Amino acid sequence: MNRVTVFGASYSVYVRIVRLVLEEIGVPYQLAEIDIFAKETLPPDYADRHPFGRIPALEHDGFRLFETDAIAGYIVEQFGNGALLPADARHRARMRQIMRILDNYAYPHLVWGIYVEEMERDCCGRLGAEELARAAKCLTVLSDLAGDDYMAGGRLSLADLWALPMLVYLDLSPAGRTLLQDAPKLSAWLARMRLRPAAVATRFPAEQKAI
Ligand SMILES: N[C@@H](CCC(=O)N[C@@H](CS)C(=O)NCC(=O)O)C(=O)O
Repeated sequence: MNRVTVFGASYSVYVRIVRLVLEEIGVPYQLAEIDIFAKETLPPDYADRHPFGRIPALEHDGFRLFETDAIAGYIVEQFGNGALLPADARHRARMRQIMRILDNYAYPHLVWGIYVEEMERDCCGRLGAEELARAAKCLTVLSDLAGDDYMAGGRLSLADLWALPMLVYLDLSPAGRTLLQDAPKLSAWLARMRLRPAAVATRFPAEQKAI
């Protein structure tokens, strides 16, 4: 049980998703710091853990895995006892739909298109109308699909843990915060989610600094 190691960085969206799953289920783990953008600091064998050079990677009792969806599914099956999965087929389908929307549209448009552009590439206040429109569309679609209290169904699921890190980054940038203000259902959801002990325990360094 206590031989779970997550390889990755505390600033990473996808590493945080894996950590949130572990925290919410109550699985002890250690984080082995891998700064994937500082290639010269990577352990020489990291390519064996993740041949595509990304984070996170997981090791549990000698079993190695990469790709966040596979890792999250493994943790839920091994340790979850039914947690984080909606009870019925339609809500499980909605959960997967939201997770894939987050991977394919929200991560590139909200995190890279807004947060990284504005906060790390010095585009503050100079984002293009197209980037803003793409991000706003992601928020509209997510708002329309989300349930009243949680993303999919009446209780916490993987979809909430996928969305949290992406929306936290969005909220850290001025343009992102403005976009979120126009999506009151998601802002209220984010305010509630951020109070969860798992969210507090896995805060991004940039989020910590902004408190
Ligand atoms: N498909 C991968 C995506 C993981 C991913 O994109 N991780 C980012 C950090 S959040 C990364 O490793 N980026 C390094 C790079 O792009 O070189 C997964 O689901 O695990």
